[in-house]
Amino acid sequence: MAALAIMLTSCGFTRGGNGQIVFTSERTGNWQVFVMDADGTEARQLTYDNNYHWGPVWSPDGSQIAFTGDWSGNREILVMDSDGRGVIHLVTDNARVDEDPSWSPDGDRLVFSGDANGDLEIFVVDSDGTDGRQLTDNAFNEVHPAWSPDGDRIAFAGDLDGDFEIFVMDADGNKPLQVTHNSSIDWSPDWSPDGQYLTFASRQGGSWNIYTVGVDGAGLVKVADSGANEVDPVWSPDGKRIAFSSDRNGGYAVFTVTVDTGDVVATGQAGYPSDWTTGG
Ligand SMILES: [Ca+2]
Ligand SMILES: [Ca+2]
Ligand SMILES: [Ca+2]
Ligand SMILES: [Ca+2]
Repeated sequence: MAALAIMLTSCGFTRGGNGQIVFTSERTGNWQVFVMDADGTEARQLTYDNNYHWGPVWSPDGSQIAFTGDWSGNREILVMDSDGRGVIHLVTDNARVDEDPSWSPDGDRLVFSGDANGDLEIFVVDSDGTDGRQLTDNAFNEVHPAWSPDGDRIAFAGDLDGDFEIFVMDADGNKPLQVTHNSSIDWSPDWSPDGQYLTFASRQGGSWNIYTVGVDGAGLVKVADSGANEVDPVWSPDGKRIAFSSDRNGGYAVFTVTVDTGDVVATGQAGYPSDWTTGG
């Protein structure tokens, strides 16, 4: 992690002292990619074309952003330069659904979810679109893959028991381990920077809430629950906070919660966060 932190800092893509959050908002009419400082200031729009954009995530060196786009009618994985100058590359280009990319920590590969024979599987591909491989092969749906900080494992949500649970498997697709066990939908896992915990959204008790849990399934903690919905958690690079989207004040907007105290702060920005990058 030390080497990674040095690399991120040296690339100079940080602004505010608490880092930057990339998020998606339809405030301008369709789903576009935006970036802001973690306190909600300095928001700026990065995409302007009329296609669907979702789930943007920075490459580990900060130079690129991968996201789900819908140029083709069946969703593709796309990569653009993070300066927002509009240079977009297709990583997938096929007739199936491809969505929800996550970078390997070395920046060479992307893991994502795609349909195969009627249900969703986890795939990996080099970020230039070559050497694609299917990691899972079963009759259930595997969604929202997230590569671990050490590169060895991939977390995802899967519906093997009818509702969705959080799973962790080796990065080659072997040894899937079930992390959550409940009758509610568990969704969109994201790793703590030290790789010891996962945060995820779960629809327990009638509304969506944000939880953290040890990668081995121990120590489940509910960290954000207003009675309204809390979804799409992403961990801060210092491990102290989690950004999420909530409709507690009306439309869905980005909030942050301090993991240890449960203190919630509104950023004032409408939308859904998908990545939080370093910045001191
Ligand atoms: Ca496709
Ligand atoms: Ca499957
Ligand atoms: Ca469940
Ligand atoms: Ca809630």
